[in-house]
Amino acid sequence: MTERVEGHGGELALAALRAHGVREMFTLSGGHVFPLYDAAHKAGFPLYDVRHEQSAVFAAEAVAKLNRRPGLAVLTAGPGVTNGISGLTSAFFNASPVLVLGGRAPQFRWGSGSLQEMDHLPLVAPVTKHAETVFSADDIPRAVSAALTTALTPHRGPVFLDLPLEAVFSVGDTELSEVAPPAPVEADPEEVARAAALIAAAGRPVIIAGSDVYAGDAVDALRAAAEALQVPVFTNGMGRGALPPTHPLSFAKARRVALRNADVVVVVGTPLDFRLAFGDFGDAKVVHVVDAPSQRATHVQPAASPAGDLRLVLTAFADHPGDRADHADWVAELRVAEDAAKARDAEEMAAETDPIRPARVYGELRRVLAPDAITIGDGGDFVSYAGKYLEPAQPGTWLDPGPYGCLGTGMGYAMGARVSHPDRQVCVLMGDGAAGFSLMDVESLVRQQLPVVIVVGNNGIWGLEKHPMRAMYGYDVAADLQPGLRYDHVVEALGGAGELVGKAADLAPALDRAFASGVPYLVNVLTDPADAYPRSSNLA
Ligand SMILES: Cc1ncc(C[n+]2csc(CCOP(=O)(O)OP(=O)(O)O)c2C)c(N)n1
Ligand SMILES: [Mg+2]
Repeated sequence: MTERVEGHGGELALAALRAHGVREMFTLSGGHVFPLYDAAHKAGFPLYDVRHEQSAVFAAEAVAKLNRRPGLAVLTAGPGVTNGISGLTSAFFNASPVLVLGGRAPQFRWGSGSLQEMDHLPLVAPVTKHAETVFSADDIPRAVSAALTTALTPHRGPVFLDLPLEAVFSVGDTELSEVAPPAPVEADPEEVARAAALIAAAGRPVIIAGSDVYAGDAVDALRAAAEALQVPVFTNGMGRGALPPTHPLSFAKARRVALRNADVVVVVGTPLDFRLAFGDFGDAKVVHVVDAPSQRATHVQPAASPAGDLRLVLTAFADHPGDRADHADWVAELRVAEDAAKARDAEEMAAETDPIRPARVYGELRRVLAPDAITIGDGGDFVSYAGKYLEPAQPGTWLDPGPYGCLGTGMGYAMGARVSHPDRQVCVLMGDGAAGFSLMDVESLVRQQLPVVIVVGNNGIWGLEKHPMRAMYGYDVAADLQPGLRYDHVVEALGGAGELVGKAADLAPALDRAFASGVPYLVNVLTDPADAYPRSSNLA
């Protein structure tokens, strides 16, 4: 079935965007993209604007990550697009289906020196799955539709189109084809069977499930596979919360013990990168389950690496017909380690120190956060602690920057989360250094009535860099910030509210006020600059 669409380039683009389930636009104004605004305005299509283009792309990425549907950022030509490149790159590393529509100087006088005349494609090509200039209005729906299909096809990722001025401003008409979601690609059944047999026969298997498990809607299948084969599950990225923390096979703290003693490590839907010791787990055999052949590791040789739709692979694991080794002792051994670590954490989270240690902040947050609260980490050590102490209770609630590790996602991710979930708590955990990248976008949140709570771990330093530099050189440079800076006053000046917290006992009432306030609210917690997150490798 096809539908006839007509209008200017912006209207043609919007028709194709809507057909693919795009529900909102994030942008920062620029004349090159006015027709897209005109289309949105006339159609009552939600449009949110920001104070820096990177926030627009991060907001689109948050929508994509949380909802498993495409996120859209519209960026004006030249500097609008270049300011969005860190966001695009993050989306590329995170396999997030984001479409960036860029404005572009007119084609008919290309080379004459128009304002912002610059070819974006060579810049964005390495960090997108597809990048294309669409030279005529008539061609826009086809290009938008094809780009979104590419973005949503595993392995997912961002795509970029730019629209020369005369293409987006002129009127066209064309056929819009009906949209079908990409068909699931089945992994090689023999490879799947080999992987399942390895897991079933293992004495001490472990599963580590990452973002693509959530993105591929394979959370239920993961649980079925873990239960059928009785394998302990650890998670990272958007995989966090895939099994509720109360599930007997759900683990978080015993990871080191698990990976040291495992004989088969099954990594699903996340790369064998620095977060997972580059896939080197000593003598353990590695099963790497990926959603597309392009994601197979090239730096290690897994014992099996099925590549295809994760839901189908995990369901096949659950249905494995052969014998299964008993893992009860192994699961019990890990439970002992997990419980011991939890008891240590509980002590740290209750500690009454002066200055406040980050663990206590998370102890208090655990009390006020609802199970479906969206938590967003943007910072260094303060966010490492968040990863350690916060346990997402359900999937699709935890947003970290992912393996690109880009500071500055905070307010963009918060906007995307708030727009996606108007009724949930949205809480940004932010380093004071990270705050510098996006705090001005509190103004965008205030103006567009998008309340969020921001908890700043204010240690007055770029902690994750200062401590390692001191350890390495015995001194540090470029690692200090103003101690005690009133980030809460910044938010007040922008129309929100906030307060300073210096004593552990004042944390709880401050957080209660923040979540009750209904406006962007910053709780500025003075934390101990001497506190350093313990790491095996101190470089990040
Ligand atoms: C855009 C960007 N610039 C620089 C870095 C390097 N970096 C990683 S963590 C960090 C320090 C973060 O400091 P802060 O947000 O105050 O958190 P803290 O470690 O003090 O808790 C820096 C500078 C980065 N990851 N991203
Ligand atoms: Mg800091």
